[in-house]
Amino acid sequence: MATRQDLANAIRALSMDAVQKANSGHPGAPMGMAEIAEVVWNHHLQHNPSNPNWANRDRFILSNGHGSMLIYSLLHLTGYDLPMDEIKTFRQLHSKCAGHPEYGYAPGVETTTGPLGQGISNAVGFAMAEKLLANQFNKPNHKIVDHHTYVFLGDGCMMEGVSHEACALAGTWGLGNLIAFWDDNGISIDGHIEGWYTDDTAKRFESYGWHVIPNVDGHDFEAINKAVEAAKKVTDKPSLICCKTIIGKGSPNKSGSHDCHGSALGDAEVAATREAIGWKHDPFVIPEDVYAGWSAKDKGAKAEAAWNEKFASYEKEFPDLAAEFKRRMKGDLPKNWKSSTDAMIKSVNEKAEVLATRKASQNAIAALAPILPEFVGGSADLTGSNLTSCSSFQHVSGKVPGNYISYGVREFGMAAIMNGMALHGGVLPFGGTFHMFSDYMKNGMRMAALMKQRVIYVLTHDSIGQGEDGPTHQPIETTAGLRYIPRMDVWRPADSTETAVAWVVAVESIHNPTSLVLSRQNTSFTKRTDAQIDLIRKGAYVLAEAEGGKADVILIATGSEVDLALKSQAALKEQNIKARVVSMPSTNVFDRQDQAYQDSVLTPGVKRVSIEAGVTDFWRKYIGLDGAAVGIDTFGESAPGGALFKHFGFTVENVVSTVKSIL
Ligand SMILES: Cc1ncc(C[n+]2csc(CCOP(=O)(O)OP(=O)(O)O)c2C)c(N)n1
Ligand SMILES: [Mg+2]
Repeated sequence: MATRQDLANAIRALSMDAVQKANSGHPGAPMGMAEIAEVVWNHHLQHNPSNPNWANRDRFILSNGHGSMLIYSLLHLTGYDLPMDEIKTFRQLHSKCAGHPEYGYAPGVETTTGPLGQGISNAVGFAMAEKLLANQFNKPNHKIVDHHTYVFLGDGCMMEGVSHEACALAGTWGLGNLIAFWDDNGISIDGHIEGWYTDDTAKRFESYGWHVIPNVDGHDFEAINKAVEAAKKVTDKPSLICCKTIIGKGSPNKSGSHDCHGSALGDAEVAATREAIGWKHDPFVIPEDVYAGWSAKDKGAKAEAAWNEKFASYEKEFPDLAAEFKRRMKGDLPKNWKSSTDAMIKSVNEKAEVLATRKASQNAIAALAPILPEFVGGSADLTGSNLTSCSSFQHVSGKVPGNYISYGVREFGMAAIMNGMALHGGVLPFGGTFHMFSDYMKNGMRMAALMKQRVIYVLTHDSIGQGEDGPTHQPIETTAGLRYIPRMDVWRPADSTETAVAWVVAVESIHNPTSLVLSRQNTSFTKRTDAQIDLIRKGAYVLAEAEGGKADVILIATGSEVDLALKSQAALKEQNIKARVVSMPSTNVFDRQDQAYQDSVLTPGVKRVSIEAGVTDFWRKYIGLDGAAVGIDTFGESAPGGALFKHFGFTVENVVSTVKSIL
């Protein structure tokens, strides 16, 4: 029978051999964390390799994603559908074993990791989602939501600022279901860390309110196991287990040094390591007794069956809640979604209110919240400005149940936490900040897009229109930048009707994130026909057709500038210039429409002028080289918004003269 050491060494062998074959990758972390992995995966993690989507499985996150061969080894060895051929093609095109763990590639990978610091922050989101669901669904004697989130992280994750943001909040929430293992190996890419990382990490986490277990020998199975047992007993605080490890352990000449962090050991050193750890098998050969020692298939099937029984008795007693739990974990929309939201949009259009689009967004949130119990709102300390809350929400802090989160001034942390929540399932997170500070959370937003997650960003104060706060707070290139993220849908609605549609489409977009870019100031309102309401969903549409025949020019505007386009259309008419006004709340969505529709909105051959309070370069693809853009290519200024629009040329006179300059 294989010993525990044999099991751990199987990870070492697979990791060094796969990295060697690919001649690329990171053997150090998997070899250094092999014993910790054996303890967690073989003795604690509740999972079923035959059903990676079991709702109540424990979640495992490898935040130090460069050590991807660690998780691939574990998934393969415990019996997931990740055959050896996939391990052999590590880091090659179409392999499930991508360079870093990619969500949606290998089964059992819960989140994409590699951008350091985000995995641990996702883990906080997973644990929060569990807590929110437990509050909503568990009943006395029926704990159907009851699992742990385990996370491995290295020095890099610890150094990254985002881990500070998320872990501080995890402490405040008292997330007892979160257990983190710090790979304290004293090494990062530049070498021994004394010159750049001397934090007292244990004290840091204690000050956050975590339960910290210091000085655990990360190669001693019993010591690690004792620490995990202790961590599980503390249910009102997240636990950090500080594991002293040796990077690349087992490699006689490279362990303990950054030489084994990020490149293959080399044939000679691989051979020397085999010898040193007593691994007698050829590359990619795992003896049966080692597979038997690792397999989680029977254990996992039993664990899931036991939970299924629990769920069945819950279902008997609380059939509606059970059905709702299933719906939410599947990510289906509520049954009455279409009728409720159609009615909501219709009523907004009929009300014809002149509002800031941030206020229109709040109205939409208030209308959607009662039909979407999965909504989890929040803001990075700007609730009153982003208008992200409403009376349906209860503030939640971990100790008090609810569905609205004050993230504190932690934009990036918020983005990474929302990704974790979305990936956990059962909740639909949205979070607000000033549009300008989406830059702070941008990589988290990019990760949501990469992982096809439904996360909604409420980005208010969307232009120079925000006014007196000045250029630090005035987005210029920001909207365009977000539009360039593949799979991110950006909406910059013009008024309450477009805002309502944007919210509905965002919720319906179950495989991509959405950025709602909203004004601080009031915008004018335009009443839509039923047909136009449907067309808003296409991202762009003819809002006001040229009168008196074929258009001489098409004015394309977004958000607060749609009003200027309409006024300019009237002024142009006086000069016998026929202008069509196209409202384009979402360029991304419009780009996906068929050619015929696109041509019906932007008729080929008709000259175009774009109007948006942002960079002009972005608009070239719509206006062409013979069109013109009214926009801003400098930073803003401090002044009332109205004065700034005038100063930067957002006036009827300037639009008219710009049109004339190209006709
Ligand atoms: C945000 C981010 N910055 C930089 C990197 C590049 N990088 C990958 S691993 C690493 C060092 C990580 O050190 P540590 O977490 O201690 O890993 P170890 O070498 O101990 O495995 C760096 C800088 C990254 N992946 N993500
Ligand atoms: Mg390290």
